[in-house]
Amino acid sequence: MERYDHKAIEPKWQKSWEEQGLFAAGKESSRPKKYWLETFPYPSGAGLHAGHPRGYTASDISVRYFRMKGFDVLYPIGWDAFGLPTENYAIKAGISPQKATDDNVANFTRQLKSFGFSYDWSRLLNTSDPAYYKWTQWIFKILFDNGYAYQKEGYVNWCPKDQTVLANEQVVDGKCERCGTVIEQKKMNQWFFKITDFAEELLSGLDQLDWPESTKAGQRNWIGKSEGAEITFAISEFSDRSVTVFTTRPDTLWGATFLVISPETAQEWIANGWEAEAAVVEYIQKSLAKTQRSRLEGAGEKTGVDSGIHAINPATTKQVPIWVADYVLGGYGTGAIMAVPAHDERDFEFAKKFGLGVTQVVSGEGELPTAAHGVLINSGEWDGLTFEKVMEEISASKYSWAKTRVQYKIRDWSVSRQRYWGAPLPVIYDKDGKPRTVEVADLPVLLPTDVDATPTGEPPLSKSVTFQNGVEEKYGEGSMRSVETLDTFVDSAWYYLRYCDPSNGEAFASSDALKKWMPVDTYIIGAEHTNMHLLYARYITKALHKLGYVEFNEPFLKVRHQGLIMGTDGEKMSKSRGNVINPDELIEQYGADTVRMYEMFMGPFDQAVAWDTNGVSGVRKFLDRLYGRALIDATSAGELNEGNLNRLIKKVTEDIEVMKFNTIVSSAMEYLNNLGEEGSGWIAPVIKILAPVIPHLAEEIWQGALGNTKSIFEESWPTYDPSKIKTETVEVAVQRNGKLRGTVTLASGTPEAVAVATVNADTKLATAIEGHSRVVYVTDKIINFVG
Ligand code: ANZ
Repeated sequence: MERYDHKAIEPKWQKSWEEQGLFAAGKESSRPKKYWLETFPYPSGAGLHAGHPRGYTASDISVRYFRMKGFDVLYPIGWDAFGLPTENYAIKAGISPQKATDDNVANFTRQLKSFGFSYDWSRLLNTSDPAYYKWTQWIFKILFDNGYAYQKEGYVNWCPKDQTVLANEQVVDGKCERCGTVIEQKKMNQWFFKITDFAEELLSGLDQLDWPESTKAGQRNWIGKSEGAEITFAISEFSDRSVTVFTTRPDTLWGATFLVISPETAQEWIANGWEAEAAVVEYIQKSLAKTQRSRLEGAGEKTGVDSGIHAINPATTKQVPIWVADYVLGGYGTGAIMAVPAHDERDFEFAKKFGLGVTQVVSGEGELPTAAHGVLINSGEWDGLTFEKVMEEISASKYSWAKTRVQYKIRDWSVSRQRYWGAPLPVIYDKDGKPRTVEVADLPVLLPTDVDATPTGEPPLSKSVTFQNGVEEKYGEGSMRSVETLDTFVDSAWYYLRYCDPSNGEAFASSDALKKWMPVDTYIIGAEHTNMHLLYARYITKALHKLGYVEFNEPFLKVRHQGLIMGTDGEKMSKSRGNVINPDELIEQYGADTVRMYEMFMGPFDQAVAWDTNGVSGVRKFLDRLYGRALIDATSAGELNEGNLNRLIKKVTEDIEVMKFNTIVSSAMEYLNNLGEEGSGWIAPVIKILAPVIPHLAEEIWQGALGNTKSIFEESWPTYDPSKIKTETVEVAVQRNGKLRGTVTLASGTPEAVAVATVNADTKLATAIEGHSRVVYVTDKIINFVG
């Protein structure tokens, strides 16, 4: 069998497509648009490994298909180039982050091109390019100028290794998402975007999106909406003070046997003149060093300290102790709770440990604590009421000390960083430290290059001697630029907008371009981006929408996640695990088409699959067979099996639409295996429907063996004729204890239960098999009733 020479044909067709500008978007405005997005890569020093191209290949197959179906497809690529890993790598290697980025980008470009992905390279963008980050800074500016960005002193997550602040979303299990170092809490002046203002819209907007349910649930959970009430308790020891708690269970008020305030609240009270005991002060200091999320998740045993002061339960008018404990968070609700140990797990644990009272107030059998709703007991005049009734009374303002309240878990998005390789904040402080944004005419604020990025705890930009030049002249004496940079999640929160109009110097994108392409129709992205990028991008879109810059208010209509590719050891493929397969070597040995087809053949697109290099060579053998067969059949005559061909076209078309790529490959293999002496008729349609998967080989056969002069990707997708797709039927022998009693006609592949039912529907046969005890069924051949 003749082997095709992938090293000759793959670069040849890549060059031909590029020279013709075949994949440029927006050439034919009469066609319906499709905007297909995949996460733009972070050009790391390690390059791509064989796990990365799975999502890219799936995208490329889809967009090549949609182009052949008549869509004008926008399928862009760019570099998420700013960021800490590059900066850290550059410091270690003794080169500038710019140089490291340029090298990495060159390597990634070569790798992606070697796969033959059909990007519109003319729209290439790079977040570290001043022409791009000018608009990142502009977005910051309009958010600040409109009150959506602000500076606040507060506790932030600090990574002592990377010497920078991290967003809540970047802290996983109390550790730095990037380097795994345990996070500290540090009090700093930091910049935030008011994502909390959009909590309700971020939540309700999810309902209309075609996203995986688990991803929507992840965002809902992160936003964390709770409906309940605020209840105010007087303080016995201070007649002029009170404490307000937030509760989702105001119905349990009669069971509130103590109150707990957060260490943050306690600290505030101290600042306002409360003379707390030494043990309380010591406890506060210890707890403030822990991260908020790890406290909320309640890791470890409960700790706390008696404050020595008391509150008066407004319903019972009884006095209850106030404790300070770090399972209550300063930044959530009111930073104070009423503890109902009988109906709350955490309060129960705490009460048990410190010997505090437990009063059941919701009826029900079984062990305490129980969070179940029910009829109230031991609750004075509330006896017999329910949660709904109490909420109704509170919203009708029946009690002066209670009102309804909605609360969200999501916190504002921290966006300022103290490292080098990012977009400088476009902020100027006046002589009194009051911030303002730089004028649009002065954008971009260029990242200075006279800086040593080595972390010292001071932002590297503070060491530049040129960075502050001209600032005082323009913005007044004593004015200074901010020396912080924006988190790279700000860069990536809007890049899909820039692709619509990537070289626009007057706006982040023209409204015409946005109208033409947005929203993104399909976004292929890893599931790990649920609570970070996917949430931030939705927020930026909603903020721009509210400010009148874009018409849509959701950026991504459909999201799909690719499954992970595991190494041959069954672990996630990653450089740190040492189990990566290098795609360069695979492409060198087998060619890009083989790797692409193998990555799709491995298993269902959204599921994890393990690498198997034998599978790669198996796919290559199939492609050689396909090529050889096409060469031979191209000049021969024969009778085409139209049933098989139409069935294949139908199957592949349906499977591409729902991203079932693995079965496309297996159906094509099966088709070739069953191919008789059918002449040349099968080649053109079969090659067309395989072209998205194996674009180079398909083009070679199309233009080479079949002698066409235009690209196969300018062809239309083949249609099938349903009348040609007859279900094949088979005669199946019906036996009783091995003796033939008749036959039934069944569709090929009929399952056993249907076969038995068909036999039973025939009165004569039904009698013949009466009283059998078991069935032996050989699909398409025999059904034997035994006993
Ligand atoms: C009394 C109560 C009784 C509660 C009961 C629950 C069950 P979500 O919003 O769903 O997380 N809470 C309020 N503020 C808190 C804070 N700053 N730190 C830690 N916990 C806090 O749950 C809200 C519930 O979490 C509130 O309702 C409060 O406990 C607690 F049978 O109040 B509950």
